[in-house]
Amino acid sequence: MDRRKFLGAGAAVSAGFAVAGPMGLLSWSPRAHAANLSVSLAARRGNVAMIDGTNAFMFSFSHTSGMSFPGTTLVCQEGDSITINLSNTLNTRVALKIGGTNIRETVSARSSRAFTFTAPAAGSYLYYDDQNNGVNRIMGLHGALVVMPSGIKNRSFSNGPAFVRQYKWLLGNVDPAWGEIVRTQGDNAVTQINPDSFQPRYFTINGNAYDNTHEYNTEIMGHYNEAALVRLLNAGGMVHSPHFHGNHVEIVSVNHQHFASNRKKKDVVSMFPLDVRDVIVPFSPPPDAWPPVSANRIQHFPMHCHAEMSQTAGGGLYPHGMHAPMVMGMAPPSESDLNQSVANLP
Ligand SMILES: [Cu+2]
Repeated sequence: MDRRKFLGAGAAVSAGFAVAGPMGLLSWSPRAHAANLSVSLAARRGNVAMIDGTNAFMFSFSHTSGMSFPGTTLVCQEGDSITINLSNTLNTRVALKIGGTNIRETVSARSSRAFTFTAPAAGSYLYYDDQNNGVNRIMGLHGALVVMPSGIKNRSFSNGPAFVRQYKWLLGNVDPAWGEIVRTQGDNAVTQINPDSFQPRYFTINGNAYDNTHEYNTEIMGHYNEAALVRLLNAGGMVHSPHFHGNHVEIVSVNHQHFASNRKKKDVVSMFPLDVRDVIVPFSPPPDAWPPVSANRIQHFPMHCHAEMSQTAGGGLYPHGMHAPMVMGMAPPSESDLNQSVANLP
């Protein structure tokens, strides 16, 4: 489909809201010793409201009685012992794999089990259902696991760069046609969906499309030179290319490989499906801006994905896609959930 047809394909009204992904935090505080932590998650099905009001039928890993898109964010410290009590309410088997590790567990349809593992090395991880060539994951069975370094609250690994704030941007895609197959034929129909039939119509960050990304877990804010760590995780089924305006970002980690020095500076960060990249947005006054940016001027910049269709919703509604605001020159009115878990520490 050419660009004009694609952008013209949508015909819905730009209204409604997206369900925010509640960042239920498992537990974390910087400590000298590992701890035993546990969380109860349920694999669920249900409607998730898209930016244009469409109800997409999805799956999720949720720590509440409702849907969570994306799944509950888990935060811990390296070496912790994590127990997940996973209740599978679906009529199909689910798997929970932690990307980049050998940790993988399955739970049969309509049953529950608990499993325990040791938190991997400090970094950002996708946890997801790896069955059916990615279909289960894209249908919503994914979330983020953030592992902090032992006893450190302002770095993502022990000799990494310091930050003032941290955020998580979990990228997702929604194809409502897949949801309708499951809604009408039952949960286990997910095993019959051909991954090549994927036609995403919604492109989200933390479950939200622009302009619902003006929310405290996604809109990144700070005074000048207050660096922000952004943990980028691609749970979707397509390549994304987040482009940061205003500042080049420093690539801190790529798929759990950490760079303590000689970090590359990029304005576009390519993200294949399942990629995880941590970047630092330095919040430096942009050197080339005119009029010049001074420390007492509030400046707005976008981050948007350069995969063009990702800037739309419902097949053409621009700019209601993968686009997040960045505001330099002021502190956020409320700190992100991920940052609060740091700021409130003793
Ligand atoms: Cu751009």
